Amino acid sequence: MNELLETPTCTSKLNTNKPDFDWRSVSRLMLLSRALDDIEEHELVPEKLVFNQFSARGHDFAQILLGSLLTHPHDAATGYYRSRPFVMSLGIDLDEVVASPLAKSGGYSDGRDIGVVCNYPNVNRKGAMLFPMCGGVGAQYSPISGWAQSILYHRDQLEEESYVGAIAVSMGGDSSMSTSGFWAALNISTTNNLPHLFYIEDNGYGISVPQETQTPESR
Ligand SMILES: Cc1ncc(C[n+]2csc(CCOP(=O)(O)OP(=O)(O)O)c2C)c(N)n1
Repeated sequence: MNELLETPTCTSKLNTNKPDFDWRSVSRLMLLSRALDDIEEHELVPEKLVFNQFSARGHDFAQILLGSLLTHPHDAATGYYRSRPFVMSLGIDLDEVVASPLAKSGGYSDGRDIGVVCNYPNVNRKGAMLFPMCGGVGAQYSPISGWAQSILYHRDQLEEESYVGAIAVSMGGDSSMSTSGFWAALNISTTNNLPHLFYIEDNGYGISVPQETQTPESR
């Protein structure tokens, strides 16, 4: 099954101008992600085999491109419940992807996962390290600010060349920007000029809450 999940490669890193993507593997992953969403929506949720489903449709393509750009050994990322295509682009085994939402043994938590997040054990990883995911909206931001701060410490204080060019990435929806976790991390990362990318996926809603009811200047 895992040959389907070939990690897309990109010969350039995030900070270069002309990334050279392997479009075949990007397309394969995107179609796979959409097939998983379809199966969950049309079969597993109606059969009550999956209790929560958060489609990544429309978020998938850009997430896969982002994941394939994070090739530095000290890159790290945090995701949220819609980040499965991103995690797939980091190289997670398809068995893990399928087992966790079904609460099966063999998944990251051996069946104890809440089912909506996609965790990556980081074993034999080729791309960025993924922090453990949490269902709490906004919880993903501060930990990755800490990682970004540690990159600076290794690079500038310890003068470790191997940290040059590494970045930290946090992923979240537009409504997660209303949380104190987001603002705390923004404050830490911008004040200290940390190598932290805030990757915000704006789908116009916080699940079903329209953006204009809670985000300033969005009316
Ligand atoms: C701390 C916390 N408060 C509330 C929730 C319930 N909740 C789950 S998703 C969500 C909306 C998040 O919207 P957004 O960040 O825009 O992501 P989207 O689902 O639109 O991609 C909320 C409020 C939660 N999971 N955690």
